[in-house]
Amino acid sequence: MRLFYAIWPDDHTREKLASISRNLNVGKVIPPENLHLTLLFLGDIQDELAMAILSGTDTIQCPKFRLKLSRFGSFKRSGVFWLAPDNIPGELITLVNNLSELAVMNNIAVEDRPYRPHMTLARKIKTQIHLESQDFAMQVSKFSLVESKTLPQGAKYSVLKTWPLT
Ligand code: 2AM
Repeated sequence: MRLFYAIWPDDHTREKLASISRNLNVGKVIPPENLHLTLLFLGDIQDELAMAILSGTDTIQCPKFRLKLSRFGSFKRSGVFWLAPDNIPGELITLVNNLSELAVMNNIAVEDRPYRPHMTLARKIKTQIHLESQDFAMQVSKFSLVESKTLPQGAKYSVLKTWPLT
């Protein structure tokens, strides 16, 4: 199964985020139920290894933090339009580093590119979009392991397990 760790917004936060993406009229807009911020992409993982990852994650203890998403931008090559934090909290980096270490201990190859936290709002944008920056603050007190399936109608994400931050 194709797995990734993410900050999975609660319904209230998701609704506020959806009010931003709903007004976008570009490319393929991400449906509200799919909005998330990836912490670490694990890729295709066998069931047995997924079990090891699930129990390994139980041992991770990281502090909660406040995340302010404020900057719109795009990855030009992939046509991804995103909302990202201007300042990356140290706690976010600590969490991602802990998850990466767990993945590496389980022989999962992780990206060696620097982590660029972003929430994808739309894909396949064709032209540049200019939006005023906007402050969107959220309290991050949990994170999730999510399964991604590619269906004909688009990506389908299922949260497998959620852990609290301390
Ligand atoms: P994206 O939104 O920038 O495309 C589920 O696919 C999540 O994992 C998405 O948030 C996606 O980021 C991220 N993702 C998908 N493939 C990836 C890869 N090969 N490396 C890193 N992140 C990936």
